[in-house]
Amino acid sequence: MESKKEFFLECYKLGIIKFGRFTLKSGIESPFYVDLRPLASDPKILKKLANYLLEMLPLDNFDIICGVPYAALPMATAMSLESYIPLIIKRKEAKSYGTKKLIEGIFAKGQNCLLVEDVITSGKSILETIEEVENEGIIVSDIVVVLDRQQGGREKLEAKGYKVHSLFKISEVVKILREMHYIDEDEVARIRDFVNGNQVVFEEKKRLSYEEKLEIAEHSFAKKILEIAIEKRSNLIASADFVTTKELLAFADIAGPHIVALKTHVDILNDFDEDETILPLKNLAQKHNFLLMEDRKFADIGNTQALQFSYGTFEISNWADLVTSHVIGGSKSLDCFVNVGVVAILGMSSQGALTDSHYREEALKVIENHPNVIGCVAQNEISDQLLLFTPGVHLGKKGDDKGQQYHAPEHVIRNYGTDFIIVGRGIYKSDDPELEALRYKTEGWKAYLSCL
Ligand code: 5BU
Repeated sequence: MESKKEFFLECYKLGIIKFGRFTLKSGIESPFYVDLRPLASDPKILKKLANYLLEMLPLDNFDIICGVPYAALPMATAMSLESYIPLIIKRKEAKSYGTKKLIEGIFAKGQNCLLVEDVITSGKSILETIEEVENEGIIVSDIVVVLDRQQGGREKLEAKGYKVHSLFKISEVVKILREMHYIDEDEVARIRDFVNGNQVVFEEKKRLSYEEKLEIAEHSFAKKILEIAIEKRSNLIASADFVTTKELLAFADIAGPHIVALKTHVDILNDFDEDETILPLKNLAQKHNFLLMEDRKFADIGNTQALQFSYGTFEISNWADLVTSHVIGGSKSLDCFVNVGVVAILGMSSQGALTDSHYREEALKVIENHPNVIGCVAQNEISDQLLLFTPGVHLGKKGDDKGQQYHAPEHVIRNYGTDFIIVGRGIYKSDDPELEALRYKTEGWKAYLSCL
């Protein structure tokens, strides 16, 4: 079998732990959120998980297995299938009719039962289950949990004489994720504080208003986009990923009144033509007062980027107000982008993107103080000096089948301090793109105002 660390990372990719700021059921704010239910949706992982859990246990001791409802039910079932130890089911509430039994299945008094739980925090829900199982005359000696949040649950159960086995502890998990640069030092410190029972201080950093950002902005296109935002009361950039000029222009005309910029991928157009595509697009940009942002994602040496920027079919330098660029070629590779605002790509929204915190820290050093850079594309907070553009925004969906990951406008604006949300299919694939553009504009602006 792979190492426990590799297995954890496989599980982590299913989105079982999220970092940020979460309000728990108790009202307490937590720097992380755990939900192991996705593990049950991947049969291979669930099977492996069952075997990892079984490996830790003195299996001869157990006559039956029982999961704490609901999250641990599939885990307990999988363990039963892998070990041939029979399963019993504990209901959350007793049936109001029929047998009114709380424990279902075949069991006998005096049998020893292994309890399975997904996460142990205070131990409260496990103790409730233990009590109900023991009321049936069943003996509980061992509890196996997938993740120990290390918040006193284990100690509480051990003080009552139960043995607790855990596959992962939050401290181990945090160490692995830090090593992998999935989380930064601040997050590690906040989690440590939280786990130690100290109140976690989430910096109540007030975000700067667009007016305040305008005062410190130096680049002409940074000023321009901020001025448009203030004037139109919008922080929405529509991504117009069309393959025909006709669709692109029709969309630009209806979304135009609601957006600060239209983001294009002109290389996906079947019929790109400077006169037919760019001239009318520029007219629409003028008519509705928005900028043109070409999402070219340059990623080469300076000389090649200079050629790609000004030559070829698209002659981007002739018409784009903003361009996106990777910074993998180093700071000097960005020198060629004159008379345009560079939006540097620090973090990508897609699943498994290699832009981890180490990459982002290094990328930030590349763009720091570069006069051509007005901001970044990222999925996390950045400095006030830079404008933050966040794609991967959708009001209804969590992602697509090609790895895109979505968050709501409110989430990115509140948690990352996003200045401009970038929305593609959420608008142009909707039944009424004009109405939807207005909805995203309204949502984005409302979220911004609520963070001031
Ligand atoms: P969507 O339809 O809202 O998923 O489109 C998002 C757009 O933003 C699309 O044009 C992408 O190329 C672009 N994008 C992104 O989604 N995520 C990123 O990290 C970067 C760009 Br960089």
